[in-house]
Parts: sequence; structure tokens; C-alpha cells
Amino acid sequence: MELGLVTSNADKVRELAAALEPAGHTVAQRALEYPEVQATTLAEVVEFGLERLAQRHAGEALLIDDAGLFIDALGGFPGVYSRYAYDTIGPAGVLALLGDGAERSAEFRCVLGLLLPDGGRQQFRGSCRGRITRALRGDGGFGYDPVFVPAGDERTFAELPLAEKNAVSHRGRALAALVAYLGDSG
Ligand code: ITT
Repeated sequence: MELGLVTSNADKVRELAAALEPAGHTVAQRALEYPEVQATTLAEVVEFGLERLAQRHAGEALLIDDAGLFIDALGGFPGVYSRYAYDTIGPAGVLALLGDGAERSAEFRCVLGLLLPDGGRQQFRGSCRGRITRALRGDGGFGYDPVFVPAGDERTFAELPLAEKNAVSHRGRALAALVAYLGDSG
């Protein structure tokens, strides 16, 4: 299926294409506007975005991707505010908020929203547990990748090749669910 990915983030497009293209789907970045409402969960943000896209783009197959980093010791911050925190204090500022604290567990979450040409809407979720580093490490990936080490590894997401990140990441897991669904629905 030809999927339009509605995002401003070219790194997301690379991660989605790496999972969807081998399964026979094509992904093109679409520069459409949709409002990201202030909500307490990623799922609500995605549902609202899909609703708006359905009103203006009936008949198209579109995907949106909303993700965030939820740090346990900060009560889940930055979470749904991850973009705002990234643009203001950045990953180094988030490390500063955590300080030297020993409790560094965190979770990345991703919700993919799919709008089908017949108007159908679906969500696919993925999460990845891990821990926050004490310093930025690695220059691959994007966003908070240099401060997050997935469980079972010693490398940050920014130190992993894209295929290895996708194999364990929040987005990779949501994508696996999306690929299974698209396979089923033909
Ligand atoms: P769009 O909303 O246009 O898709 P965005 O970059 O704003 O792009 P999100 O709202 O989903 O995407 O992301 C919130 C923040 O979390 C943002 O600063 C991203 O850089 C970061 N982020 C999202 N996915 C990530 C990942 O896989 N690894 C590291 N950081 C990520």
C-alpha cells in the first residue's frame, strides 16, 4: 500500500520506510498540517489528529506517528511534552533535571495512527523500556536517542545502526503491529 507519512521529521520517515518497504509498502513524507492537541496521552493526540485528517483528506492512506520519552523518576516527564522539552531544554537539560539520581529507568512510547482510504482509523502502539545515561552518547538517530539505553544493551539508541534500533524500539514494535495489520487487510 502507498502510505503518506504526515510528519515534519525526516528521521521518522527513514525508520518507517526501513520497516514498511521490505513488507511491500511505500512511504512518502507528506507536509500536511494537523493540530497536535494538548492531551495527557499520545493516543489522544493521535486520535484527534486522525479525526482532523479524515475531514480534509478522505480517500487517502495516511499515517501519523506520535512518540515520547517517559522518565519514571520525573513522573513520566517529558512524555507528551517531549517535543517542547526537546526544543527548550534539550536532551542535556533533561539529564540535568535527573541529576545524579540512581533511579534512571524510562520508557519510550510510540503511537502510529493509520487513516485508510475508506475512512477507517486504527492505532498501533509500541514501547521500549530502558534507562537514561549520565551523558550524551552517539551521533546516530535523532531526538533523545543519545540519552537512552534500551534494556538488555549497553549502547544508546544513537549508537545503534537503524536496523538494530528498529528491532527493539518503541517505533519498531508499533511498526511490527502495523505491518501485521496491513498484511491481514491485504
Ligand atoms: P512530528 O510530530 O512532525 O511527526 P516530532 O519530531 O515533533 O515530529 P514527536 O512529537 O513524535 O515528533 O516527538 C516528540 C519528541 O520526541 C521530539 O523531540 C522527537 O525528536 C523525540 N522522539 C520521537 N521519537 C524518537 C525516537 O525514536 N528517538 C529519540 N527521540 C525521539
